[in-house]
Amino acid sequence: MSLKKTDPQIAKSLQKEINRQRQGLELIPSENFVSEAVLKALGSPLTNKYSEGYPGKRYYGGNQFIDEIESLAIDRAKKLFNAQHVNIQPYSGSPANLEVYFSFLEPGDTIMGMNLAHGGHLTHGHPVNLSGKIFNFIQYGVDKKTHLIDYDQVEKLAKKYKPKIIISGATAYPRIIKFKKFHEIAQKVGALSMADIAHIAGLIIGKAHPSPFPFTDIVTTTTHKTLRGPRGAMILCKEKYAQIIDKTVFPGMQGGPHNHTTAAIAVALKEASKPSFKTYVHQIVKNAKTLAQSLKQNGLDLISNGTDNHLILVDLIKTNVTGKQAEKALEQVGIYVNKNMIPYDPRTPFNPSGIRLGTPALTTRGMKEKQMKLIGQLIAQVIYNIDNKQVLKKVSQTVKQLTKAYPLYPNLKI
Ligand code: DSN
Repeated sequence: MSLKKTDPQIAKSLQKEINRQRQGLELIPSENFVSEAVLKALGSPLTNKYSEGYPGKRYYGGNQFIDEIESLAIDRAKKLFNAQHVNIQPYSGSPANLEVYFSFLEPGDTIMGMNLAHGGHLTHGHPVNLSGKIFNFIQYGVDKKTHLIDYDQVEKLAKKYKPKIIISGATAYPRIIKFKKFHEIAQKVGALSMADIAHIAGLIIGKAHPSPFPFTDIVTTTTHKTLRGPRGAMILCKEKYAQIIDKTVFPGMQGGPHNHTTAAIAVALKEASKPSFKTYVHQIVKNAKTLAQSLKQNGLDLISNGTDNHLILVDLIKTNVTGKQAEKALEQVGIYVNKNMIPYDPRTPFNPSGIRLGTPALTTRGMKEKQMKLIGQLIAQVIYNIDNKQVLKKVSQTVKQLTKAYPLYPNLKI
């Protein structure tokens, strides 16, 4: 029975969402378009199976083939990232990070992470997040002028507070992260080094960003951003931490792994091992640099004045348009970005002074520098003509023409 017949309401909303993805310019840097092979693995009967435990040691019968799938996913991840041990079961990035903390820390212990307003993540110690409520998080940030991570500050804070873990990694930092430097600081104060590479995992595999391997002690990543897999996560670590990490994931924090997700991650990792993936991630960076240049040429300010990776943070302060207003106006013409705090933002997280853009999804669609140049112009036109219906209508038409030339899931039927 087809989805359309069984549940026409969900089928209708799903079709509308597919159309939105097809007809829009997806510039949210944490999003991407998975292959049809990944979709196939995700929407498979693997979702029916319980398999608490790990390959060869399960608490349910009938796991012969699940073991094959999970072992393949683990082997592929180890090889691609040059990691000694991989746990592929975390449900997503936030649980993965908490699982690392609960492996090594007691409530109240001190840990260091990057401030959310400076580009970090909620789970890196924001007070509204469980991480910030349970542990004593010391937060570092970026330099006020350069917008680059202030490694001197990181070292000073580490020496002063003696954290048990120092986290590197960010969700809104457009520059190279010096993982080796973080590890060296951690070693100096006897802390573990942890890197959250969720945004740049694909760039690391394709050598478009330096790797935290093999020196970083523990690495977490989601699997659905530049890695271009399903929504999920992994923890990768040195062999000596394997047992404690595995025990914290299951039975410590989670129940049965999502086997359909594990299979889809395995497929994405196979795709990421091909030479074409390397070409893809280098194109992501070329596209981001071109888009950054175009935004600047069209009168917009960028945090750190550009990008080294897949993302761009636009500082809207001089435009008198807020991040919320810009996100909404761009959405109306089919351009998807997200409002974001900028370092030292005078505004609030719900209506901040920035927008965050990235090129992974449009690069998957095949767009290159020429299209990025145009998209930079379109974004600036919208921001500087936010109340001009005629301009917005024209931009909307250009977006439709552009997306038509780069079909998405042309054979997909629901
Ligand atoms: N929510 C993700 C992002 O958009 O960057 C981070 O987990």
